Amino acid sequence: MTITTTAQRHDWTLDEINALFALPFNDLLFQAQQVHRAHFDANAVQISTLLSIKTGACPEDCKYCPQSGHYNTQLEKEKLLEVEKVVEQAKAAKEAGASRFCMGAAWRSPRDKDLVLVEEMVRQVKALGLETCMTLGMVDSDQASRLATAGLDYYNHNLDTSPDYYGEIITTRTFSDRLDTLATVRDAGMKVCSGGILGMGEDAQDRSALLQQLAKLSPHPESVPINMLVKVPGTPLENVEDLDPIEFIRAIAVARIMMPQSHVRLSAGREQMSESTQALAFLAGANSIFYGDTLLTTGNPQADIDRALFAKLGLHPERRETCEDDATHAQRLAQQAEQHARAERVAELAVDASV
Ligand code: SAM
Ligand code: DTB
Ligand code: SF4
Repeated sequence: MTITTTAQRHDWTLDEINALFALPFNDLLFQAQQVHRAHFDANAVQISTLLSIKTGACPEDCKYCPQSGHYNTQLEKEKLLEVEKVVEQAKAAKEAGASRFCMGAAWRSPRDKDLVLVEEMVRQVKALGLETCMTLGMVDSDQASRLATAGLDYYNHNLDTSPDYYGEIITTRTFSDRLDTLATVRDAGMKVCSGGILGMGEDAQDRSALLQQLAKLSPHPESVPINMLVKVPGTPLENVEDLDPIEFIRAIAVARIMMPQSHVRLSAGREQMSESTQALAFLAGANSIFYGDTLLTTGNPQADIDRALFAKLGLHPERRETCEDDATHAQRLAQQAEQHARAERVAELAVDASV
């Protein structure tokens, strides 16, 4: 099977996806490269930096996660960081070459009093000229619209695994809760970052089904993080069997073919990966990474090691993506302010009429 179309498709069947996975490795990578080159500079890699803005003691029971309060991972918990500290880290990330700053909180969903501070973080990080991304758990439409209004470009919320395997990994919220949050984020006008984790003991069908679910999202998520499980002592998955790196690369290539216009991020797990596996991931169409010494709570390759890898492979950081430009953002804010003022006038008139 040769896939030459580069348009977005949302109706991939499992048979089609399995057939891609079953291609000879060289054929699969060749197809992925063709699709990749039709949409992107094949040597440009988008650079994001992560910061945990609230760490540990999470009420959810995600079996992979060192931050879940259900497991003892010896993690030092931290409450919501001060805005200034976040901005300081964002400045450092920008100076180091990141184009996007991703802030993650170990919450099931944000509380309203936290959201006020989070909105301020978004405003100030965006003012530095960085793209902003947050991952705060489930959000409702009011929260999503507040984040969008503050200037949040991307919301990250992963599907994590297939609908069938999901219940083996998380019991405190459902797969369909996750789809609801993604729809809410999209409706609020933000870009979507959604992917999953491989190497959690799932089988090949689960990997196909995860990619099928991601590609069903319409439009496709602009960012698709593919994480290799980081096995953290104390989590229920600490001793799960390793996934063969070649299977991981196949999944990246299939994701690239199925979601041709998305940035596919070679996400967690790079510290444990050989240089050659990472090089294959870029060849398979990965074009985004997390850059900086830590992910949220676990390690990531040191920045100088990544710089050396980029030099060796002739890769360069992608310049800031064309996302909603500042003029469009200002226009959206003005429209929202006008709507708000109109609603207030209507409310005042209603009060006047009733006296
Ligand atoms: N609490 C929020 C949520 O779950 O949506 C945001 C933070 S959560 C840590 C973000 C994502 O990190 C998870 O959905 C999962 O895909 C990824 N992740 C967490 N622990 C991981 C691990 N040990 N290895 C790989 N990815 C991991
Ligand atoms: C994503 O898909 N991976 C990132 C980000 N989105 C938020 C998180 C990886 C976390 C790895 C484990 C840790 O550092 O705590
Ligand atoms: Fe909490 Fe997110 Fe970790 Fe799940 S992945 S335990 S929701 S921080």
